[in-house]
Amino acid sequence: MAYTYDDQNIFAKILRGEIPNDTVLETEHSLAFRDITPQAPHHVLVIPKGPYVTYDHFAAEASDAEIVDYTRAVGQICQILGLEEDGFRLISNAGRAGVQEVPHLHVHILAGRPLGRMLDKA
Ligand code: DGP
Repeated sequence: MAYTYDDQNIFAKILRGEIPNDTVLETEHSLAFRDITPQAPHHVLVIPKGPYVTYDHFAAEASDAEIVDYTRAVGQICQILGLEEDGFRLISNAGRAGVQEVPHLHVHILAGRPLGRMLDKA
């Protein structure tokens, strides 16, 4: 499958420094910042710096170094926020069915309150 990346998406603009963000962690290949519309006391987005649309795109085309960096960045955020004891949820929406709003791969890290069941049954 060919993935098409739109470099005008809002996270691409954040990566270029065109839009401010509340950074929690920056690594060589990844950036983590607070979601602008938090849905839990902790709501951090982790994005790779490379132009990847979705998780499957990233898994297929990113370098090993990018994948290791990104995976470790997600884990580091959990440590920085102290989430080991109470737990957290990771979500990565993709495409239409996943209701992805911003077409640049991001993992949502949500924590700080009971998060309910994973999906609405509706
Ligand atoms: P998703 O539906 O998975 O594509 O979620 C996109 C998230 O991005 C959503 O929770 C709101 C957040 N978001 C959108 N625009 C901005 C922005 O300009 N800055 C920040 N920090 N977050 C944003």
